[in-house]
Amino acid sequence: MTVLNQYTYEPLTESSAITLAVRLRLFNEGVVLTCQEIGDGNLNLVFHVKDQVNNKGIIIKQALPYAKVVGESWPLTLQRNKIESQALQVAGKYVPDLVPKVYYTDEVLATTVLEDLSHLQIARKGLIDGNDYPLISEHIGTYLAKTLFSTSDFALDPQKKKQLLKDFVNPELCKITEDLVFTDPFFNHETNNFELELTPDVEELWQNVNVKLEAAKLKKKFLTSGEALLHGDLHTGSIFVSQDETKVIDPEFAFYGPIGFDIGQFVANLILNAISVKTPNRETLYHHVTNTWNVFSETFSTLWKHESLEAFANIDGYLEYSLRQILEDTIGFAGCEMIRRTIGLAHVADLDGIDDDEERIKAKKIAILLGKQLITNRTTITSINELVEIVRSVLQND
Ligand code: SR1
Ligand code: MG
Repeated sequence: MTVLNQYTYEPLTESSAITLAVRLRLFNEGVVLTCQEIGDGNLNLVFHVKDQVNNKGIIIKQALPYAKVVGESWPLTLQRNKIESQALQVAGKYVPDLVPKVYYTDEVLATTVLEDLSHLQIARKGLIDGNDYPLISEHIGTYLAKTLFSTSDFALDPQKKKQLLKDFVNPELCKITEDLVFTDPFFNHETNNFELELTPDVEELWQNVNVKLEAAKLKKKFLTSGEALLHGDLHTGSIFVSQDETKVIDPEFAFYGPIGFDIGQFVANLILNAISVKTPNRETLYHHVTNTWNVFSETFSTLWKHESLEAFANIDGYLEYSLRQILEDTIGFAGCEMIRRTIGLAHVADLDGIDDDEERIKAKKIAILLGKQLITNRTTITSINELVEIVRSVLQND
């Protein structure tokens, strides 16, 4: 069996991941274990260790000291694995059914051992394949309301909240978002990546002072507004699903930020999928956009009424004001996410996977156009239904 040093970091291999599983006594003694590296994200190694005979498995996730998507030239803190493990444990307090169980965390190896979710599908892949997950919006709306409300000043004693905020200071991962979501796509920056045919649309964006001013305001909010403990990277690749289960994974970008950011990222990725699919499937995705917001706002309101510690919670209009602000931020952040997933460094398979060149370019032009509209019109869009109507009217000519 491969030897694994306990005191220094080293990237795991399929063989040393088995050594770790055995050392942690996570399986019955003597069973034969298999292991496969299954990570397809931008940053980490992910191993699936399995006892095939007893059909029992675990996931071992390890941070690499650099961003896998770029290579060793982009060093990245190993600390993110601890943040991810802690964020999963915080979420586990409020939504135990919607996150994987954490079995073990090793700070030296930057490794977390998690519940095996291999019976589920990554939502992005399933949606691209045309599947529907009828409960996804109810589950994610609930996840958002419970995690975001429960870690905010509305639910926590401000001293406790500040302690939590300290535990989740995550500057390196936040910088990735500050650069890749809120800055680089709006300028002629080397990290950007787009087809030649999009040049006129991208150049218009770079010269559009109105869009840039509104993007600057959203960036400032992301930088300065520590409202709740966010997941920080809640796209459809961070969600495992089936017809009746949903599990949110990968909160390594967790930090105290604006509530609308998590909601906006999820909504944006649903809209990007809607842009990429054939017309009949779009209605289901529109339903999920609306339902995510409706479940979020209803659950958030119930928690507010029954559990808020805030002295002003019962003042008429305060809840409505807060939800209005969150909706506005959700729409604006969704616009930024749509633009960066189209022309920035890290794309989405929903759009990149459209084989036909003409269709793909058309879809990406729509994503840029809608992204700009959401950023600039977020203060005048009065409801989630109005947002969906905007998406519908742009897509119905498609
Ligand atoms: C260098 S990391 C690129 C992207 O992958 C992650 O999932 C985040 O979305 C990040 O922005
Ligand atoms: Mg991730």
